[in-house]
Amino acid sequence: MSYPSFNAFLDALRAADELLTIDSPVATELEITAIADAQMKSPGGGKALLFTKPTIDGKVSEFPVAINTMGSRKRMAMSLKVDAIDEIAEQMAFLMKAKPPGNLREAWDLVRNGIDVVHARPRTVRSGPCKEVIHLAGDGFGLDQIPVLLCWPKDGGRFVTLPNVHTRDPDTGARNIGMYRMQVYDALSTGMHWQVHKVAARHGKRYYERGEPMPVAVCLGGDPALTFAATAPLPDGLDEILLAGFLRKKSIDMVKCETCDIMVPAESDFVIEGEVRPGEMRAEGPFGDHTGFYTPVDDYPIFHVKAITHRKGAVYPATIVGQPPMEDFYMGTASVRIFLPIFQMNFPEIKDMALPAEGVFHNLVFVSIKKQYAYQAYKIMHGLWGMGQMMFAKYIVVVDDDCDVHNTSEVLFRMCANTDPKRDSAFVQNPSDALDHGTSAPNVGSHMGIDATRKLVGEGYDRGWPDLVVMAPEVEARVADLIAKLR
Ligand SMILES: Cc1cc2nc3c(=O)[nH]c(=O)nc-3n(C[C@H](O)[C@H](O)[C@H](O)COP(=O)(O)O)c2cc1C
Ligand SMILES: [Mn+2]
Repeated sequence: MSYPSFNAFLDALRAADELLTIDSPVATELEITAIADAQMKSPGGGKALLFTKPTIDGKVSEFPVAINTMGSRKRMAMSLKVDAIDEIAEQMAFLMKAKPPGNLREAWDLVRNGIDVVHARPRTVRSGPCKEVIHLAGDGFGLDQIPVLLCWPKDGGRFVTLPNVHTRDPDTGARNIGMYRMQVYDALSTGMHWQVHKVAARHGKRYYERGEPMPVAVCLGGDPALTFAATAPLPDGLDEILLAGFLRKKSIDMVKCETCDIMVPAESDFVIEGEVRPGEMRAEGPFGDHTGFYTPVDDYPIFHVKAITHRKGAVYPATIVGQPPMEDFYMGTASVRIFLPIFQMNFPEIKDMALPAEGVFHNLVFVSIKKQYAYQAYKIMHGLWGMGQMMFAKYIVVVDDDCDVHNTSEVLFRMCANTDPKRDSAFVQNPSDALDHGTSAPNVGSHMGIDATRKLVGEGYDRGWPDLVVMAPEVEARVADLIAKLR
């Protein structure tokens, strides 16, 4: 169920005709973005791309660049070695049913214990492929030799876009892996864009309070399950390595860094080791972001590189963000699908949930429910606004369970038809995504919930709710053959 290397994943994509290889030189400055964006905007997410001769300031790089490797339903499923992400969601639901948890904390504990079920606890190893080449800071090798993309014309520099950033809670030793972009300042330093609500930012704050430098290791490549796990919205304290082990059903070999005692996946393509120093900040950005707009310059911590180790034949994995749809839509959709059974543990009335591409993750959430009592749609909105990164949801639209939330036009039809805007909306104050430029102040804003369900007694509507226009099933069955023939 696992890939021994990122290259093995690329081989699988190639065999499935999901990978296009570009052997002519292409510039890491803007050109790779332009080509990748065209794939990401084509129906279903286009193909993954492997650039074998990316150029850095005109010089061909030693390392190829792979991009859009998860950017379709099929490739996202392939990255986790399943035919469809639904299979993993079913395993998750099975875990939840095997020993139904009483609350959300217990639900996450079950996922943690599920790791034991599949014998996927990480293993410590003494060395591994990521140590095939070892460069210590000062030996002449640096980030300037890795084909990091300059993504968009007005970006403040080159950005590492698919980094798995490993940090530790200095108090408990708990590991966290998050995906936080890194602006390359020079060969041996970058920005570290962990936003204020993210786990590594909390770890950093504790190091600063203790006045200690914070060891950080950034891994690139390896089994794509690791990259997916770094983006997954796990609660603080739940180890992404355990999630990745659960997903790939195989222990992950972990090896110690050269310059600190952080443990990293031995099969990574690159490991960039270093530290963040208390209180040290630097201007980061602008960056053409998920929102489709440039996020403005803001101060973020600086990451000082102490060593870079890599595989022989390492491939540099990248993505781009920008106007939707982009590759990350498929990653986000997989997350929602996989964690839906956990949402349903807390809210059994939830049937399905979708974060449409236009909403770029949190801006727009569609949720369908089996409604039984008045104001239940509001309970769901408030519940979601209180759950992890769902706190950022700017608009939540709740529909009945007979509406397909993955069909945006169906949801808009319900929303327009079923609401009296004033009666059926709720506004709340909540934390907002750090990237949201629409709010008047950073990190906070108003959020709107729309109840597009049919109204029940007690919801201020007594005109008698009309029936939806649908054909009688027996008639549909009678003419089904003819309908198919006419298609
Ligand atoms: C391609 C991509 C880029 C991302 N860039 C950032 C970023 O720069 N900063 C950030 O805080 N979150 C970023 N995220 C979102 C986080 O990875 C995500 O919220 C993750 O769950 C955070 O993990 P944590 O809860 O362990 O902090 C990005 C996600 C993706 C898919
Ligand atoms: Mn986390």
